[in-house]
Amino acid sequence: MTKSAEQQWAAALGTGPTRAVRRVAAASLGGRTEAFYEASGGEPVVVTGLLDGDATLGGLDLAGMQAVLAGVELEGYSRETSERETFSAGEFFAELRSGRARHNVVDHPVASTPLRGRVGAPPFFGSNWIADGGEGLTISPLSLTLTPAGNFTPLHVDSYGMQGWMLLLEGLKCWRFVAPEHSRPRMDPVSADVGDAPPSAWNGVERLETELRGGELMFIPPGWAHVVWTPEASVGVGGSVLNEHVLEATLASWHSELALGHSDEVDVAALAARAIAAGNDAPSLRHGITAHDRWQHARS
Ligand SMILES: O=C(O)CCC(=O)C(=O)O
Ligand SMILES: [Fe+2]
Repeated sequence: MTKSAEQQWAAALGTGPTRAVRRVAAASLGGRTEAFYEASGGEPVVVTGLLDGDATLGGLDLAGMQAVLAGVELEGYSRETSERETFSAGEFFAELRSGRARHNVVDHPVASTPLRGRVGAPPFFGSNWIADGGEGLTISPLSLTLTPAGNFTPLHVDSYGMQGWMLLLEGLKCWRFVAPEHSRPRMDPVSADVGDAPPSAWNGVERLETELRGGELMFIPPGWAHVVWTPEASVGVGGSVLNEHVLEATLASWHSELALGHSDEVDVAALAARAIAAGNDAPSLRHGITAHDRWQHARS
């Protein structure tokens, strides 16, 4: 018998000490980048209250999203075959509401919907070097997440050491994280996949946990492995961020993938070098490049 999403969620990481993910109110950040990265301290963090007073985002609950996307063709993964497929939003939302959705929309680009230009990454992320997206990048700076109730996303690390975020507009998602220093040694040497290690390999390893609800943003720092269970149909926006903040962690994660022959389609170091050339003189950027040169040297 196949395991339910809840059973998979419960079993994925064996047993170990659990700590709650920190939470910070958006109002206390005042949109300041330094305040946000300080609140995170390099760990996952939840930012709360992001719909308060935001007319656009506040109207994008399940019903609002359904109305905005009427007539749009969506891309997502078949829950049966895991193949990427295209289907009409009308059909998808009808299925989502009846609990019979055949697809999981993980990374549908906002740029190809009527929400283009109307929603964006919160200002506290500061700059984003992949935001122009003009380089044929396989990662999206802004995408929609439309998840059927009962979905389970197995343990994985987001590629290229990107920072990730997801702002939930309606629904409920449960997240569990393991720090890079624990996940990296458990990465499969061939697939570079942390999900290949048996649950017992994670026994005793500290995990950070949280529930994410409407109006709350989950920040996923570079290299943190995560599992996600979605008990209620959920809608959200999210994306990948690459900037001078936590750059060393980004490069460390990217290099660990490169060392196993993966994630060579995006040149993170070149994007950092371009930021320096454009006049970004943040010390963290210089430190990142120095670390990159050292790791590059060690691999060659
Ligand atoms: O929502 C999910 O099930 C997975 C989300 C995720 O892994 C991510 O945003 O990086
Ligand atoms: Fe992820």
